[in-house]
Amino acid sequence: MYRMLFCFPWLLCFCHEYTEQNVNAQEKEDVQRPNIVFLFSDDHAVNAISAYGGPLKDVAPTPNIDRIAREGAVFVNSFCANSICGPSRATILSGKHSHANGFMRNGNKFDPSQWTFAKELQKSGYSTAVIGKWHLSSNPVGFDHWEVLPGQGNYYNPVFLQMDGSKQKNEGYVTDLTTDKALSWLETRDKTKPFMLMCQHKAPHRTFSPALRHLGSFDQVAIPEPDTLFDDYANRSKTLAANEMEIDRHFDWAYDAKVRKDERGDVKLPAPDRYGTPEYNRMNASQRKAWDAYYGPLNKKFLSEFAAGKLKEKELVRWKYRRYMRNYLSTVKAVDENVGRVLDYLESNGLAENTVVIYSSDQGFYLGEHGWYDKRWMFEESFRMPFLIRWPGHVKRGTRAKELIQNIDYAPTFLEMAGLSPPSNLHGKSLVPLFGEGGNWRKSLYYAYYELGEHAVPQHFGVRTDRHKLIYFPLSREWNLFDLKVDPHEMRSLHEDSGYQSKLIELKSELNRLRGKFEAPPYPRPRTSP
Ligand code: SGN
Ligand code: CA
Repeated sequence: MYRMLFCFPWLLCFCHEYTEQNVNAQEKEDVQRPNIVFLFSDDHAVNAISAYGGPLKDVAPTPNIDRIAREGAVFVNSFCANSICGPSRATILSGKHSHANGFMRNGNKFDPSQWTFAKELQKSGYSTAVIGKWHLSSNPVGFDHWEVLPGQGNYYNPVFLQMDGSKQKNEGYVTDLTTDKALSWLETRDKTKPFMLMCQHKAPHRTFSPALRHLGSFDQVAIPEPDTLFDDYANRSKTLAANEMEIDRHFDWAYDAKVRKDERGDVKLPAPDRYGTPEYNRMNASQRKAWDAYYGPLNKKFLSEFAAGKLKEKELVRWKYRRYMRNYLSTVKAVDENVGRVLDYLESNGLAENTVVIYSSDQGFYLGEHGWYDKRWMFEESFRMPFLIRWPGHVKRGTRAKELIQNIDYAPTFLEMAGLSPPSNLHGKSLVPLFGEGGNWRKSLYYAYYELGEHAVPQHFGVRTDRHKLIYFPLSREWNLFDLKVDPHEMRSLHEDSGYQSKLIELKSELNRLRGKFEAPPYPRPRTSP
């Protein structure tokens, strides 16, 4: 009880007998229950957050996100249950794996009648809002206020769907506008209640389009190349080589690399060139002018070097990698600045002390590792999900928590912070005990990816412990086993290695145990006989 009181001093009002002085207990309680600000982005890899200390720590433009880590905690072993957008969001809201909340792949429709933590907080007296990317098809439920991007949303001059069904077109850059709307809701909210705000950015999702003020921010920066940029996909599932997310073979020239067709003259670039320039097409004249002033001369130089045969094979991949990373990191820069705007707002309005601030993103992303962009695979870079939290007086400053956590845990965590008990059928566990002295925690995580085709990543299922990872690819009936201690880049499956047979048996049984515990559906049937 003492620990509960330390964590939740407002519980004291439940311990007193009801007296005259407690007439305003409910009011007092509402003032003291913590506010929750959930800052969320789309496809922000932990490697592009300096506080995670990865290979890009010296170039990642994240001073404000790092500040959350410095003044609170960074969870260094935080993972997604199904590394793709809609499913990750559905898991966060429901506290359950995809098969149980019904949102298994992008394009599904979230069933709004199911239990969510937002509904529960709203019912218990919180003011609730979600602003920005939503991507769950059905309208948000459980929020007093929402303004969301349709589908994937756009970077420049985006439309926001309104609660009355209308569409509001806005001039400007999506990350700034999402924050403007979030801050304006904070200003106008019902100030007698605690609040829960989900401020959800589109960035840095494809097509990695920076705010115009940030074009060129990384041109003078040496961005280290990942060791696995030229992965040959040997010694693992044969499905890897069939992927369609390589910087080399699939990064689109106009769409991703931002070399428009009308800039190319007679120069012929190799495939692919399937998409146009939808974001450029949305810009007004002055925005295009700024864009062209930056990319125009660089593209001209690139095209002339390419035409002169100076950029071939690996050098061409390296050029695309640099273009990709400069755009991606510039896009992150605006996310971070806008995180800073929210932190400043909380501070200057006396809200910082009693507001939990979390920064997370719907899943990880490949920044050239294995030669890739995009996500989906259970390999570390996309399986990992950022989770940083500041809660003054509750989360010790500068904590680097090592427990295996997952997005199934967010809903029960929010509930416990608000003094509510989670329903017993959730799959996740509250992280609140980890803010203090820790204790018994799970030893393994379950992963399930169900999409059917985009970027040619096959369905796969797996388990991860603190050191090992087992992945099953049911369509090709293949197992992959990695020892992350000896092979952190996951370049060689050990499932046939004689030294790992007992580990293989142990992990298969752990995977089955988790699938049983979560009542997972049967694996999809193989496409061909073995
Ligand atoms: C879009 C992207 C894909 C991306 C998916 C899923 N193509 O379809 O590259 O993998 O979203 O991303 S795009 O041409 O529309 O940019 S997710 O974050 O929504 O899951
Ligand atoms: Ca995403």
